[in-house]
Amino acid sequence: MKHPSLRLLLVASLTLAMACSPAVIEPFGPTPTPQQVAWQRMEINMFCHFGPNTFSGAEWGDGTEPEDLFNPRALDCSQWVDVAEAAGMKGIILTAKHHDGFCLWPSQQSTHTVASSLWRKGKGDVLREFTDACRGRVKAGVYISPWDRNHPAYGSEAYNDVFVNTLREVHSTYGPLFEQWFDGACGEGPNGKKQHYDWPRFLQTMHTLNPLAIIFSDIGPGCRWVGNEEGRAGDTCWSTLNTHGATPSDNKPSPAELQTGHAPLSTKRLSTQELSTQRLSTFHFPLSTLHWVPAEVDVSIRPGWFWHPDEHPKSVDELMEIYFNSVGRNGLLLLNVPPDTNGRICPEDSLRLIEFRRERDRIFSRDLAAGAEVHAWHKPGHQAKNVLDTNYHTFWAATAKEAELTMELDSLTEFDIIVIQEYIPLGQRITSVNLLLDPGDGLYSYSLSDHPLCSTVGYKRIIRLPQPVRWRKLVFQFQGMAPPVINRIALFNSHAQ
Ligand code: FUL
Repeated sequence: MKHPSLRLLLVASLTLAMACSPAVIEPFGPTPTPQQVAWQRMEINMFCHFGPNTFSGAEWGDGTEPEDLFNPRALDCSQWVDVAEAAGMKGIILTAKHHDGFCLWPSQQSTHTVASSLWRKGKGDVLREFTDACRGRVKAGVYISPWDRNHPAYGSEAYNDVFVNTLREVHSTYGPLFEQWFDGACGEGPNGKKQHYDWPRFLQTMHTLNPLAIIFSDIGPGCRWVGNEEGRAGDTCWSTLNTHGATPSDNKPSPAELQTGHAPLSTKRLSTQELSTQRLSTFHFPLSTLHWVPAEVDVSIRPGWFWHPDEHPKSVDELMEIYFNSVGRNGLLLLNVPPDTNGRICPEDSLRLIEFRRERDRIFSRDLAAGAEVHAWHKPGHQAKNVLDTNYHTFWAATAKEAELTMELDSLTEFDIIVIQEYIPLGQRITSVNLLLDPGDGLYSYSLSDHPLCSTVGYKRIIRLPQPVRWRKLVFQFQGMAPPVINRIALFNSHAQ
């Protein structure tokens, strides 16, 4: 380049481009795979417990049930999908085999299957109809119980081969399947023996067959059990877990640990006040020992997992409480809605799910923070205003572990719900959130409460305030293990019509 002014122009524009190009934000600690991010963004999925228990009234069949017991009169898997879609659910997981060992597909690995029943003269295949109905509408997943109270090989090494072949059969015939559910239960089989599950082999088989599937077990690796069946993640809920030396059956973290997950070991000493609020997890581990294993919150809409004629679905208020305590605490809600003896989701449950959806829409359809002015120190290219848009991949990247974001609303606004989302592809960082109310006259701001509003945030945190607040200028105070990276802050009024 001969002309000096041209060279100057080039240097100037390169410098400008570098100054404007967004800073690369280093991830903190373990991070999710793209599949785990996509999974968490599904937020609510449906669980369908269906099989001989639907007809016998049992919750755990003992494997001696005659195959003909399974006889859905009007099986309609498309109706399950209609209901799931109308309820705002993005995936369905079917109990293809529960502990009684009965296979809802004509498996070659067992004689206790639909093929041995009179249902559709032994030609029926629920798994085929289910996966066909889901295709292009919602994602399909399967629960295949390792515990099998029917299979003659159960309790011997040969059963591990049977189970591996079962996985192979299902995942190569009925895919793509987005999630494989491994139930933690391990009881006795028909000969009174318990099985020693070959977990390394089961997981390796899954890895080869369907490497993109999310694998659920008590300890993951794709997602973990939340430690209870009541629909509640911990108030502190880390997506990170130390699984060293554990298998899905042995040496597992306790239910309390599964609820909160394991926090990265803090370099900071906790103050007495922080400890006394008991908002911080007591389970801390060095960062290098942790894995990304987010919590899946499985709970049934009814008292039982299977459909029983004398049981009824939970109320909308109960379902909302579950929603706040699962999705609102960094978990994915897997809500069980069991098909009935017709092979359909009954009207009572469908209606309740629609009401549940309506209630969520009523509360969350109007973000009162949209259009606000926000200010904060930020890393180049990751401004504070990014917390207001609904683009998942734009975020505010704070410059320090303790960071403040000021939000000025258009006018005095009443709200009682705050939604905060960390940008989890870069890890989970936040350990405390506080809200200050700024009078806007240069005088001191008041803290809304004398303890943090929450400890962890993660994918999504929904904070419910004890009473509505009517204010204009807000200051959010964050503390993190690393500078917070937040992709959304929204405000809602649960009393709005
Ligand atoms: C448990 C099972 O024993 C229940 O029957 C149900 O399937 C639940 C989701 O998991 O471990």
